[in-house]
Amino acid sequence: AELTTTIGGFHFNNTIMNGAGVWCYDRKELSAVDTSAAATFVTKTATLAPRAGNPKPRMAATDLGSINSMGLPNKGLDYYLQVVEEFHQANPEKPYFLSTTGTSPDDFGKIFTKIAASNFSGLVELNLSCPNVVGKPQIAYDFAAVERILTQVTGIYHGPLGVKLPPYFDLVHFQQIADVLNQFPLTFVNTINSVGNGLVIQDETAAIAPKGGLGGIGGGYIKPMALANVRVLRQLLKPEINIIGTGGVETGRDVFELILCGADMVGVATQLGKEGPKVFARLTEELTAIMDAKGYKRLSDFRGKLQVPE
Ligand code: RRO
Repeated sequence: AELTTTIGGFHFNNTIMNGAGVWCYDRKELSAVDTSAAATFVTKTATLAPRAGNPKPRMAATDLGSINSMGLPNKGLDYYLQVVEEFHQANPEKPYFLSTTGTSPDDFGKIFTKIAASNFSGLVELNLSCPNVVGKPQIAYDFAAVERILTQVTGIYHGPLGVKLPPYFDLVHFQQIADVLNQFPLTFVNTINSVGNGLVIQDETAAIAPKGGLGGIGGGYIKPMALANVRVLRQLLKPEINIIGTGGVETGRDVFELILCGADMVGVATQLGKEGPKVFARLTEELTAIMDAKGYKRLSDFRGKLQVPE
């Protein structure tokens, strides 16, 4: 079976990559994903200035997934622009993703002016869904804010652009975010980020320190929400917007299901954190075995073809 895929006009030799935030903090981590079986990498979400993030402990893995309140620790936009350019020079045929976000309204103009002035030639993933910056809401739960930001950003930056979304839980909200996103020339949507503000308790103590123990939930806990968000957004977004499906991938079967819901690419975060970059070879083998058993030769043989009982 053949696992190639495209996002916008960009070609990838596999359909599995990291989800932003895991194994992508610096050159060394990105290099490990780059040399793995992954299709490509996305960087840690970059802000204009470097950030230390929230106090530790700020991430915990559990049997069923993970909780984190990292608080956007990152080395700053200039660092990631520089590093992605180095990978691009070494590997001109391989497209890379740069994740970024603002922490105040006037950041977005500055960030995209900077990217537009750089020689960045990959895809930008604008993170509108970080749940963990103290005092800041998840942007994409405010539909007017999304419209404002995308109006500004698409006026400045004309390269391939996507957005990272939080999970939605109500069909009215799916329609509202799709109506906003469909107004813009977006290349892709990545859904879902972690399920915000969950709580994990170990013995009698919260597993992480920031925000009174609250943090974004990832891993197996959130797979049904990821599947539903990919499925419904595929039905509501205009067809030229590709979808990266992220959330709850532990096995090749999970990758298969996200593609069945319409994903063009699949992101892996919590399980990558638990297993390291060798996860990509395992997931690739498991997905290939499922496709071979079913007689599927390429992803388009089953992408978006979920059946629902009558
Ligand atoms: O750094 C984080 O706390 C973080 C971010 Br920016 C995000 O988008 N999602 C997440 O679960 N954690």
